[in-house]
Amino acid sequence: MIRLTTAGESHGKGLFAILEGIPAGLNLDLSRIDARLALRQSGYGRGERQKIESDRAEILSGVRNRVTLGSPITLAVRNRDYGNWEECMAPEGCDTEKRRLSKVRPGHADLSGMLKFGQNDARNILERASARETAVRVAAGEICRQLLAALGIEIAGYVKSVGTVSDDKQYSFEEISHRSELLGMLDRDAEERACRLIDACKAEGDTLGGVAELRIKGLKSGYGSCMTYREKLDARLCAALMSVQAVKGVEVGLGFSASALRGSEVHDEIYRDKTLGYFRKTNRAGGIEGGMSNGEEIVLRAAMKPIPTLMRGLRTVDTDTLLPASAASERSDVCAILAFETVCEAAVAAELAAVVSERLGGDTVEELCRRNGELK
Ligand code: EPS
Repeated sequence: MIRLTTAGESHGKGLFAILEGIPAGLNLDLSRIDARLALRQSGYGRGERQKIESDRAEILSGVRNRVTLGSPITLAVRNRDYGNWEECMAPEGCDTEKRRLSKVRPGHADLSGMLKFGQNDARNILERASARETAVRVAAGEICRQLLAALGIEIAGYVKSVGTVSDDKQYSFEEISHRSELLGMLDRDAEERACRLIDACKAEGDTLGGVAELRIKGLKSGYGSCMTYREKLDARLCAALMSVQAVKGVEVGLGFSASALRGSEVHDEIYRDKTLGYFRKTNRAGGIEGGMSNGEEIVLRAAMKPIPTLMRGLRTVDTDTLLPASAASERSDVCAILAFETVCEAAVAAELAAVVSERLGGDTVEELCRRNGELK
């Protein structure tokens, strides 16, 4: 069974992951792990922290000579910024009065976490709640993506909207590979407007969210199950997306828009051809029917809310004084949508790899490939 656990604080020593259940014999392209990490750090609208970090994944176990052993894989992404924070973050002893945070940020985990975990310093909450955690999820997700690729399953994605700037065109899987490096959008005109919107938000000390669209190609039919609700493929992939920091909505296929249409406008009619077998001329279902893949491309979208650290601090309460205050802010990303898209792909890769390995079983990559090949 493939299972991913992460640990680590945003300004602690680093982010760590244990990835269990990757079969033996997977040849890893390590440069692609670091390339994904670099992508997660990039994008127009990122803030000052990314100038400090230069993320690289260190593999501490489970891999020998770039080939997986079948044993748990341990990954580490060190925080360069730890050097600046050691005096207030060191597990071995530090000054916890330094960098206290009591002007809790609306929309962040600060206040709910303090109340839940009995803390009087939001630092003890935000360090773990921070989206910095996604660095190591991206590293682990890339290993899962490489396993899926060995089975002919590919994942791609792009940025569909930034704030109010939206690209509503439809693209093929192949077209997505031509997305821009600036914001991960496909429509250059929309991207230029998105950049201007980010500039305007930055000038006003504000932040922006957006929507990422993801596609999965090459997944055979019958992954997931209609038999128990926990096994439903859409439920599992959407939960994986929902687990990404700042996600407030997920969709499959037509998603929310299907609710306003008629059945005849929503359901994909079924055809049969001697060579193609069963097929559909449309894919409004987004490749999932009854909680199972139907052999078409999987289409998912995730909506990211604007980052909750605003330079122009929202109204809040100081939990030390119980008086009104302006929420804490030292530095912030204005918009992290390209990072978000990269993380969504990684989260989906990890969950899909788990779904696939649960169905196929097997201890070696060769076994998984053979069993996947035997599926209709
Ligand atoms: C984050 C706050 C910022 C972001 C961080 C997520 O960090 P800092 O407080 O150090 O300025 O930069 O994201 C990352 C560090 C990253 O690598 O993505 C938050 O509060 O969620």
